[in-house]
Order: sequence, then structure tokens, then C-alpha cells
Amino acid sequence: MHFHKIHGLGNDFVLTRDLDPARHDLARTARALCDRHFGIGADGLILVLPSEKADFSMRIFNPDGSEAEMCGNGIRCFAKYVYEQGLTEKTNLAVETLAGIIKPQLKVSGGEVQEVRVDMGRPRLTAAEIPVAGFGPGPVREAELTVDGTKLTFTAVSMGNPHAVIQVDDLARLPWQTLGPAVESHSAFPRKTNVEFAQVLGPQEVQVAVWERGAGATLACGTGACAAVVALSLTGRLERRSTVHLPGGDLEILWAENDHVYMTGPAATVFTGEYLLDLATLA
Ligand code: ZDP
Repeated sequence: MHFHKIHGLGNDFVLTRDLDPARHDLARTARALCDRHFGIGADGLILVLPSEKADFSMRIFNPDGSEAEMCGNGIRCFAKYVYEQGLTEKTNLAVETLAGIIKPQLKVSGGEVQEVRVDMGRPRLTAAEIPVAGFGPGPVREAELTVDGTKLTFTAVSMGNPHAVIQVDDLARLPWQTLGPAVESHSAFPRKTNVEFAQVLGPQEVQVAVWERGAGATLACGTGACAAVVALSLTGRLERRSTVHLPGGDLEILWAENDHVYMTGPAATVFTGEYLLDLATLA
């Protein structure tokens, strides 16, 4: 299996065209490839597939084998891959995902994709859409959740995938690495959730620590950065155009007047390779 290793702000993915959903056990393959000791190592496995409704179709699997609806950093990596592999000459793409058609716009110079601005579509805010159980039926804003004896305040947002944005005063003093998995698997989130711990630094600036569903702590999360800006502007804590500081770097987010969220950030190819183990016999 030929693959590319591409990351967005250190959120890293294995991308390939050599996996066939009809023939391969994708959950098992994702677990094997994403393993950092027994495999290639990645925060997710991304399949580059043809589409009847759009230019391409993207499927994304977490390191635990679960399939996510969408992936913000991953779709920038996806756009870089299809353009630089010569699969398209378009710089405005439409990509089919389980969260609908997402539209990356490529900034190209010297034949290389330098940056990608993605129309991530509209955030979904009702409890049923996210989904959140035991709250709602409408939007869940600054609701209380107690995990491990700690009272947290969360706002729920779906960017196609579920997010709980937890506003905190001081990230350095919060044991978010242990709270993250407890929130991820809390019964309030029937499909589990990604968790963003967010400390507002200024009117247009926020620091975010990410605990990803099915992946754990990662250096960045594109859909999570969008969810954080939506949640915090909804609750009057941040402007709709803001910079999100993540451990791996910054993303620029705009929740525009047309209700669409736009995310701008980089993607970098690190290496290509051949995976040598038999995909049919993966442990
Ligand atoms: O929704 C989920 O299960 C996520 N773990 C998918 C990956 C999201 C990602 N971090 C992003 O950038 O949006 C890749």
C-alpha cells in the first residue's frame, strides 16, 4: 500500500488511494496503520476516493478504528494531496464527506499548495443534531457537566462531528488530559464527543487544548477550532473572526454572516512510503 504522510499543524494523517472499502476492513487497517510503534503512526487514516456528487470523496478513520464524519485539518491535507498528485488542476474543490460537501480553496505557488481555506459549512447547534442527550432540545449553551467530581461548563457544537467546548480560566491549572477522556465518553454524548478546552486570551484570540474522540490528545483539530470560535462567539466571549492557538500552531477562523465557517491553515507533506504488511491479515 502506497501512502503519503501529511500533517496540518502536527495533526498527522496517512493518506492513500490504495484501500478499497469493498475489500478492506477499514477499522482494523486504521488501528494498525495509526499505531506509532507497530505501524506508520498517525492521528487518522484518510481514504482518497472518487465521488459521483463532488470532485472527490474523503473518508476519515480515527486510530481506534471509528469513522468520523469530518476532519478539518485532514481536509486541508486531502486538498494538498489531490492537487500535488495531479489528480485535479482545480484550486476550488468540492469534497464529499459524511458531513456533506465541504469546499477547500487552495493557495498555490510554485506548484505547491501553501495554504488551504476551507468552507466548512454551517455549524449545527441543536442537541438532536450534535447529538447531546439529556439537554436541549434546542442549543446547549454553557450547560453544566460534572466529571470526576469537577464541574465544567460546556457549549455543544457540531461541525459535522460532535464537539463539547469547555470554557476555562486557566488551562495550565486544569488536568484536561484526564478530564478529556471522561467527557469524551460521558453519557451526555451518545456518539461520544471531541473536547476542546478553551481559554480566551483576547477579543479575537483563544488558546485551545484538544482531546479528540477516538484519538486522544492531538496537536491541533480543525473542526475543533471552528467549534471553539462558534461556541465562544455564541456566548459573547469571542469575536466571530478569531485566531485559535493550538499546541501545533495557529488557525484563522471566521464564522461569516452567511452562517458558514471558514478555516484557513497550512498542510505539509512529510514523507511517502510503502506499507509492507499484508492488509488482509492485520492484527
Ligand atoms: O470526530 C472525530 O472523531 C475526530 N477525532 C476526527 C478528526 C478531527 C480532526 N482533528 C480535525 O482536524 O477536525 C482531524
